Amino acid sequence: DLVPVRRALLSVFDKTGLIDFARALAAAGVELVSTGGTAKAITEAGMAVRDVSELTGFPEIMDGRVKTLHPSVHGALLGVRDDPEHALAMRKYGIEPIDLVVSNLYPFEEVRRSGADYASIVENIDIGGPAMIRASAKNHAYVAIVTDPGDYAAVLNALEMNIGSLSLDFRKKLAAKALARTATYDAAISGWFAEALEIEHPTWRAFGGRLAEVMRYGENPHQGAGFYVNGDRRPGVATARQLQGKQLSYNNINDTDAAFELAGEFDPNRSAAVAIIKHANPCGVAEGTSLKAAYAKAVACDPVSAFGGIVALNRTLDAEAAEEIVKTFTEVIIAPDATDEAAAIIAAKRNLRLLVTGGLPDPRTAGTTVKSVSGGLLVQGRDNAVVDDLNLKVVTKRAPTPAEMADLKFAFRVAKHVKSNAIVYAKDGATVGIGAGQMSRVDSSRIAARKAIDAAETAGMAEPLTKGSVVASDAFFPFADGLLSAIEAGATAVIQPGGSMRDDDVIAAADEHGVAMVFTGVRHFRH
Ligand code: 93A
Repeated sequence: DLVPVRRALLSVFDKTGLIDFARALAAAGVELVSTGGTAKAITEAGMAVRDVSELTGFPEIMDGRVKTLHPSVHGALLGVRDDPEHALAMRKYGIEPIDLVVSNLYPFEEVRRSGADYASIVENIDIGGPAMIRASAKNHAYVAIVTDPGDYAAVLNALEMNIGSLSLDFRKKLAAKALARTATYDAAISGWFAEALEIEHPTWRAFGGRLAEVMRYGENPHQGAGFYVNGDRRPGVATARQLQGKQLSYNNINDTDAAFELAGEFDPNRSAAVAIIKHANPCGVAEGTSLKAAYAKAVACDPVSAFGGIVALNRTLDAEAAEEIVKTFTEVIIAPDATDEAAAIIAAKRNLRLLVTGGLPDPRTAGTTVKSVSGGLLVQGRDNAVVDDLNLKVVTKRAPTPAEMADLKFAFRVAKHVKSNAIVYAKDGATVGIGAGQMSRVDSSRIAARKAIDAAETAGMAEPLTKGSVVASDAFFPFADGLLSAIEAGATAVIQPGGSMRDDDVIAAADEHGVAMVFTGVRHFRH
């Protein structure tokens, strides 16, 4: 089942790795045939290549819409060489067999994502590429089909191992990958069309959305992944326009969503707000009179973690904020909009993605969230509780001062977006210590306090910023110990849902230390 590779047809949009691959094929004695742009690149690298129009006896016509769609190409790909009639047809019409096809497609998904106009999106529907890929995959008994530049090395390796041939097993694996690619490509195209016409698409029901794009991988490189969007027009990562930067990864999308949902908690008419996210948790959040000021305060909370973070803003990105943000290595910026000047500053960082959404998500919007568990899905209403709407109750002898109260609300607003157990210290409209995702609330509290000490050391300050701060807890303190550790760290006021069997002990401990405490009656678990 080894088939020698004597002739290869190369037709790639993404020319990554093309030249090295072509050179190695040529060195192995493979004749190269190619389409316009690909042939040009190969010729320019100093190699001999036959233009596909030489095979077809036809020039590329209609702006390249018809270049490989010809019996000389498809007969070469589909002919069953052991079938006497097929072999006869090949001889009769002078069809020269092609043993290897290297093709990747017009970038429909990227063009679509870039917010291009209708005609450009349509023009990027590749017809000839998928036809060749599907034909070669169907005829994998004779033809090998390579669709991923990441596989070039493996192909060369296999050719070397088998002295110029490829095995049936290898061709089958390549065919499976190629067919998966055309399937996702077509799903992206049909999904776009369904959305443009506002009609339902079969994939919507299966996954609660339309397949918008296939990611290179999931949470980890050995996991496949796709992004399904459900047509919800809420400003956010799914509806954002990407102005620049490479494709978002699975983790980027997840983190960008967390970041922007948090930014959406802050009314842009009241303050500029910045949230910096790492691993779906905020590592710094702040309000200020300007985005620049808020960003500086947010970074100061945990400068180490802010490196490589995702930054969400509640106002239009302006030049002075952009200049400040690009000083720290950042993966993604998401904002309702960006000024031209700010976009130009971001453009200097080619890999930094800039997303604009046209607005902010409303934290009060009802809706559902979905989580998969083995054997099913868990569906629940969004956590759309907002601290401003809650009936806050002062439970201690001392009531919070107005400044403490403002920070308490701020901290609780942030705690909603921190994985449980969540403890958030805040001061002057900025987080100063965040403890996330611990199995015990006391540990979250300790981590948050520790982070504040580290941040103070980095900034060369004598005292951690938790001194004289306030603290928020996403759920009640079951015992007084969690509260006491927060007081020890320097918190003077506390906000928490309340509702523990031992609330009285916790209140007594607060009173004993002159600490003000507020109950919200609403819990913000987030797992
Ligand atoms: O416009 S097409 O749908 N018509 C074709 O006949 C055709 N043949 C190959 N697109 C076609 N291709 C695509 O052109 C390939 O899938 C590849 O993405 C691209 C390579 O073009 P070039 O070699 O000119 O850069």
